[in-house]
Amino acid sequence: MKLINRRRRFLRDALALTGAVGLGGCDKLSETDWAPKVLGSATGLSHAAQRALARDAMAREYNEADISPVFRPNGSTDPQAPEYRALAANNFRDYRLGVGGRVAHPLSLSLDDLRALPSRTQITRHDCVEGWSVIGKWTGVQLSHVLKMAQPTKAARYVVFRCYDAMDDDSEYYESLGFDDAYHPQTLLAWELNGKALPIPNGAPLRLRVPRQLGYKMAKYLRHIELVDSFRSIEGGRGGYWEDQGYQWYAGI
Ligand SMILES: Nc1nc2c(c(=O)[nH]1)N[C@H]1C(S)=C(S)[C@@H](COP(=O)(O)O)O[C@H]1N2
Ligand SMILES: [Mo]
Repeated sequence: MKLINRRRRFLRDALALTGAVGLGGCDKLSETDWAPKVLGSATGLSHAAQRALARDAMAREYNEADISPVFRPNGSTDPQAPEYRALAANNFRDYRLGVGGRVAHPLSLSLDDLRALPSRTQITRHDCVEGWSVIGKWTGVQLSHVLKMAQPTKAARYVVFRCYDAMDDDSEYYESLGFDDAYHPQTLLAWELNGKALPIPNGAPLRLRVPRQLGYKMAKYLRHIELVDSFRSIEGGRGGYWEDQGYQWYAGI
């Protein structure tokens, strides 16, 4: 039953991509240039070719006037895991982000620790694979900064993000990035949306922002960051919750 639900959801999104289903969102899918790239079967360029083209590109940054009145939440919006509820009840004062795996210096960072690091604010567009977009202002620390503190070992090839929220099938949401994207200057661990503490529906207290990729890459409710040499042995082995349902690992836009 659960498998059927996942399959159905995947097919629904795939249909939305082809334009066969009405889009409730803001931007029309036909105005985006990434739609054909997302599903493995529809992709023309190889993952390596896309990355070579996109490696140094910056996502467009917008002005204050462009910020959407509401940053539409999607996916999990209110995690029920007891560990998460306890943190939320205390306004995330006891929150710690763990950074471990293949690193020389494992870290455990409070929100205050994170806020004390150099921060970056950027107004960028968020494109969901379902075909809608919103523009928001994000503040956080560059992931590269935290990785430099942790010092990945030579064996490390991917950065895996573990989250607090469980999905319909009870597995935890997770995502992963290669080093090109992890060290990109616009890749942030963000604690602020539009000048305010990140709201729970959008991933409080900390989420990933990777503005050159689709929304599903941007893990909310971050629990732990793990440096690995391979993600084959994690969950479904494809590097992310939605990747395990068939979406592409490299979701560049
Ligand atoms: N932990 C977690 N992260 C997640 C999701 C989720 O369900 N759980 N949904 C993803 C999807 S598909 C999108 S479009 C964005 C939505 O971010 P928003 O809720 O701030 O709009 O979060 C992504 N990150
Ligand atoms: Mo999404």
